[in-house]
Amino acid sequence: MDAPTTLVAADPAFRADVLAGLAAPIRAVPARWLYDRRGSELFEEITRLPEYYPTRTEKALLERYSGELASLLGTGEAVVEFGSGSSAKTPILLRAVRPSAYVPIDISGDFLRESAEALQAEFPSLAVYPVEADFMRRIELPAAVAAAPKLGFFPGSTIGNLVARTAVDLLRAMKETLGEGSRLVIGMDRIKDIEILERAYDDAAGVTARFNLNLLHRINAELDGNIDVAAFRHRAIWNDEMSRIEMHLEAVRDVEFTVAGVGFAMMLSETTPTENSHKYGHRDSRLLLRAAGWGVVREWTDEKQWFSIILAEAEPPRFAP
Ligand code: AVI
Repeated sequence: MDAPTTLVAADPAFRADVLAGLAAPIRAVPARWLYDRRGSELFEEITRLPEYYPTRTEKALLERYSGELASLLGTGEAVVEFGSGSSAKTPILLRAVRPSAYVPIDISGDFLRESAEALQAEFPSLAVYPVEADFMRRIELPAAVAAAPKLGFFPGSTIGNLVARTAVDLLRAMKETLGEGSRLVIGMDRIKDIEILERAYDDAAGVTARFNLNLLHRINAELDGNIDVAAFRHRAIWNDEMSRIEMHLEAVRDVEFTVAGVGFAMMLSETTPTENSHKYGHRDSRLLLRAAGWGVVREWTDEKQWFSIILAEAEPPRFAP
């Protein structure tokens, strides 16, 4: 289904990113702009696709191992989730860990309030303290959880959507937010057969294609664009050198269009990257975490080793040879 073409007030940052990204010598539009309301709905649909293994594999791992995970922790933990906690995974963790408090952090206030209310209804005696903030930077947690040991939660392999440098910055910011002695439960997607990866990001029903092409509808609706969406197709390409699946929008003919009054031209086959999804080997994930000051306590993976849940702990600064 096509996105509706109602005019929505443009976010100045969206405008700036699209104009700069399309004008750059190597074009790219930051992935965060894929997730408007329609994009988020389509992503929800993606998580239920037969080809998209990460969500169900991670959920099954949590169901199977959250008891074991809880046995490695102390008591009275405050669970701090990086993201709004709208997924089915949060209740599984909360039921196993029985935390003293739950702190979901998200930049989108509406989304955060909705999911915090739903969780509060499911766990009426749990103290819930939603924090509206950008978790890419250190955040001051609510005073009510200051004394509690902290357990960060970052499921979904969302870390994979960041290039290594930014992923390390984020993991470091998480460590600063959670403080000394804290732990982190993080979901990371593994390297696997290219066909499985490419199918997961280019499904037979075309949902991921609609998700990617929705960006063009969004540009037309919010930035007064006149892009012929039919002139583009979705591509999911494994980049072995970078160990990632890349989503691109590829021109299927020479095409010209304007966005916010600025003209652009693309040639047949020219592609614009819209999202990276990095995949990690067993050692890669450890190295990434260690680069940000997290040591791995335990890793759980499925029989096919397609996905990992890692429990890490904040390492004190140490001298190294
Ligand atoms: C949100 N993120 C973890 C998804 C992923 O697998 O990288 C986004 C996605 N894009 C297309 N399909 C899924």
